[in-house]
Amino acid sequence: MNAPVPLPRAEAASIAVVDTAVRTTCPYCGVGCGVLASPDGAGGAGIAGDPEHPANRGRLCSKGSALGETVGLSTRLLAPMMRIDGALTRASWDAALGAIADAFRATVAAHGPDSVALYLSGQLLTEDYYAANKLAKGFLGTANVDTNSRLCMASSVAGHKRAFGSDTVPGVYADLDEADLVVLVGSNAAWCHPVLFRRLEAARARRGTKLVVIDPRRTATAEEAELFLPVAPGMDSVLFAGLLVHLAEADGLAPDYIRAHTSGFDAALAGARALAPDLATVALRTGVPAADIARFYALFAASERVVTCYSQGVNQSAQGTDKVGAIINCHLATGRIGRPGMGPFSLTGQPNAMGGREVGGLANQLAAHMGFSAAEVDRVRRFWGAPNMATREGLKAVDMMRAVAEGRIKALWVLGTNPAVSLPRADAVREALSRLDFLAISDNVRASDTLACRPHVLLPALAWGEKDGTVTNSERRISRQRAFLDPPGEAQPDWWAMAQVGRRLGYGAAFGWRSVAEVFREHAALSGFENEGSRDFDIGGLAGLDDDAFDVMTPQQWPVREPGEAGDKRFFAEGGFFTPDRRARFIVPAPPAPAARTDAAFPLRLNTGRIRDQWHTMTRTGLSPRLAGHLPAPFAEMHPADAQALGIASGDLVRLASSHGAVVLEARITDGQRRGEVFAPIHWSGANAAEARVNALVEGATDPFSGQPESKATPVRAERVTMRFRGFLLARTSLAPPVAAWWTRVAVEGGEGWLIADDDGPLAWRERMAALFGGCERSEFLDVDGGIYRGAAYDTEGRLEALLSVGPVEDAPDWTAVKGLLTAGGLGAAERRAALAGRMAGAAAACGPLVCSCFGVPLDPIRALVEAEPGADVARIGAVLKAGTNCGSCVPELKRLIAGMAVPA
Ligand SMILES: Nc1nc2c(c(=O)[nH]1)N[C@H]1C(S)=C(S)[C@@H](COP(=O)(O)OP(=O)(O)OC[C@H]3O[C@@H](n4cnc5c(=O)[nH]c(N)nc54)[C@H](O)[C@@H]3O)O[C@H]1N2
Ligand SMILES: Nc1nc2c(c(=O)[nH]1)N[C@H]1C(S)=C(S)[C@@H](COP(=O)(O)OP(=O)(O)OC[C@H]3O[C@@H](n4cnc5c(=O)[nH]c(N)nc54)[C@H](O)[C@@H]3O)O[C@H]1N2
Ligand code: SF4
Ligand SMILES: [Mo]
Repeated sequence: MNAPVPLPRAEAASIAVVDTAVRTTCPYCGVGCGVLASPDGAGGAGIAGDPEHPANRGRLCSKGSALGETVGLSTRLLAPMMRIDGALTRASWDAALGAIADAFRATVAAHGPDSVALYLSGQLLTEDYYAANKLAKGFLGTANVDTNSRLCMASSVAGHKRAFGSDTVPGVYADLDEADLVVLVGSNAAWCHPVLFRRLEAARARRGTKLVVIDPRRTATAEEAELFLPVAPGMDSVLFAGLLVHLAEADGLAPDYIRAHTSGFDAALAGARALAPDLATVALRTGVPAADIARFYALFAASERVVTCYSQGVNQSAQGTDKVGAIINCHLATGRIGRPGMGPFSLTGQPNAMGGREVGGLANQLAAHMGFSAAEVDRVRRFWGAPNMATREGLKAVDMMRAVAEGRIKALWVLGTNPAVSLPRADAVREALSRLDFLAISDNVRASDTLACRPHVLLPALAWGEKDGTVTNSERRISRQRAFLDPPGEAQPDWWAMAQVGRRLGYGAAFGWRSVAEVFREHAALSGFENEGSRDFDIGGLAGLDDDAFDVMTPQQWPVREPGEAGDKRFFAEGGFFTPDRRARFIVPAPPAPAARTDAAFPLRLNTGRIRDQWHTMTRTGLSPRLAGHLPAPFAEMHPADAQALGIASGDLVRLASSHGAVVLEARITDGQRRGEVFAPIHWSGANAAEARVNALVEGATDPFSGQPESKATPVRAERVTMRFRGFLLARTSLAPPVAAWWTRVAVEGGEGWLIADDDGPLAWRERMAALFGGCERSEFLDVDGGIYRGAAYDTEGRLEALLSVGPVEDAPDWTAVKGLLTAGGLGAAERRAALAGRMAGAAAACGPLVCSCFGVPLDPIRALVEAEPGADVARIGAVLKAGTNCGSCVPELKRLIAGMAVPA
């Protein structure tokens, strides 16, 4: 029997590119895709991939495709604010900037330069970052400038510097096209670097590239792999030490390369032998079956063209720098570095993680890839004409927050990040920020968990689509972000705000920039200043771009030592490292041990990370109903055996607690999770869920080299939370939380959705509905014995204003059929009855959870198609329903569906 296949919303992603499109770069992940944005004249924009951008050649992922839905102004901060008599009050830019300058000047005068700090973000543009770094390290006289990149890439930076003498990514994306083997370590690229992953998938289809995935969880990425190694948390360096031993024993080394270009090999091999003497030991310590490890080692040894990509499963670890070193060791030992199709490859997270590193946005770097040696400090001092050069490293993020808590840092300026959500021990961070003598925040939005920390000054920053400057992606490619929308309200670029503070501190000459192009030219000139090939980062060849040339600058891969240099640029094929002897250094990884042990009180290990369709703390992706459809509520993934032992079933609420805090999440039971481990996403904050900030739990022990906190291995306990009633609320207008004991706020078309749980029963909900929507015409259904309450409120035109449905937890109401009703017109009697019953017929009905965000294709029609045509493959689904044909982010899910495996519940 042929099941009916409802039509998907096909118009969503097929916006034509018009001649007036502006070329810019996606503000999300480090792939750095080119975007064509066509403003619609009403504050929105059509979005398409830029076919000419070398990173993506026209492709975008689900988040990139939905950018047009996130540029609205409803949540934006549009004017400066100051705390006056305890209340945030609208202020002039002049007053707000003056307050920051006064506070920083007075604090430095009273307590010394290290009593002030800047906390930045890989989402700032390079020019913003450059201005911040110059202001602090040259003029305020402190290196207390750190960034959320400390939570993200710091271990890669430290690992690069340890091995190469410089923070250099040796390879380019094209290496993924040309590799025979790609190893992904601690990277869920199918969800986190989707366009790069599609590019890899294309290469696999074309030339049979093998894929090995190393991750404790069987992720969407792992589902695609030839070989998946479910490594025990933190044990990657044992796996790679074992690989080095295997290469040595299987005649897989490159003795010529080792001899000519490296040092320390013998010690590294001895260290590896101590850590991983034989396969059985590696299997024991990593928890991976010996046969699979052997297959991996044999594949690596046999494939000349190997790229090993790594991301947060490697970096966010108390031994992250060692993990990076253990990986790089294997590439140095085989000479597989810097040649087409080979090399270690750190996948960066944020759009401008790399740009931040280039300007020295980290507390332990100076500027332009220079450090704090006397010669480097002097060089930068002369270039800047700086009166107050910082001469030593500043405090790294976790230490910086400790200094804030202990009152050593008294004035802090936070730009472009949400530390009350994203830093470990987030409850303590929130407390500490709230007690600062002076806190200034520059942000795009007017409400977030950090903005709730009693700031003294708020500055409205231009957002993506309005701001202008450059970002650098994972392959060292510098692209322009360009404005295509008018600056809203009084928002200003971050670099401008920092320059204004510099001027108010009396440094007008150093901060006299009139345009972003001037900042870029200065940054480029510093990179080339007294460089002569001694530093990897050199874009001196771009320092002469005039304003027009900067406006039309095409994506450039660094180094650009001379004007006009082009082509794919790799490092280190012929050595030439940036160590004093120009040789790479092998490292000896320390025996890995989890920073914190599980015990009887906290027997499980909490792993944290990302989901496909949300970005960080959701201040932008959270605005898109399309993106919310995939995984709408905060969840914890558990192994069936752990869940069973705790009496937890799929969909139950579960409380996770550590010694620092607690969260309450929805349980998802999956055997893709290792036993004894729990995974929870990082995206939910106090602004969009009752109790789901996973960093409230995280201890954040730091790596000794990089200072990066361990974010993926926190001991926790889990217990089932019993709330008797579950349900949802849909509302056309925005309501203030909390609307229930447990809640999640979700973007839906035409308003807001709330997923709720409570011990209060139907009568209490009836009262709440009356209190919230008493002024509206209402219809309701009440069954006190059955534990059911449903209420609908209508406006004067008969349009749905709100719909509340609560039932007993065993039989909780589902909103999929009625979620679209907030955009419907006036409802007739039959439709109202159906809405109240949670049943909508025909095309208006949504059909299960969203699978393909780009074309809005839910689960049911896909399932129906596969049932109707048992042979249907991904291509067939794409041909009929369009699902998977735009960004491809959902292709792993489609495959899983076809294979009859688990799909989003
Ligand atoms: N959709 C989406 N994409 C994003 C982002 C986003 O918020 N949403 N953020 C961007 C940013 S800033 C970043 S940094 C990147 C991060 O990109 P990824 O690093 O790919 O993402 P994560 O989910 O943080 O972590 C990756 C994997 O590490 C695994 N892992 C945990 N512990 C270990 C371990 O000990 N060893 C190994 N081998 N693996 C381990 C986790 O199970 C997880 O699957 O994503 C970028 N892209
Ligand atoms: N447990 C755990 N914790 C983690 C991670 C993890 O995997 N596990 N991952 C870590 C990583 S890798 C990262 S990158 C961080 C991310 O964590 P955050 O940086 O805290 O997260 P975002 O939500 O991106 O916060 C960005 C803020 O800056 C604002 N903003 C955006 N653009 C601009 C701009 O141009 N100017 C200004 N002034 N403001 C702007 C946004 O509105 C938002 O409020 O989280 C880290 N924390
Ligand atoms: S892969 Fe997606 S999120 Fe990353 S840059 Fe490209 S479109 Fe943006
Ligand atoms: Mo990140």
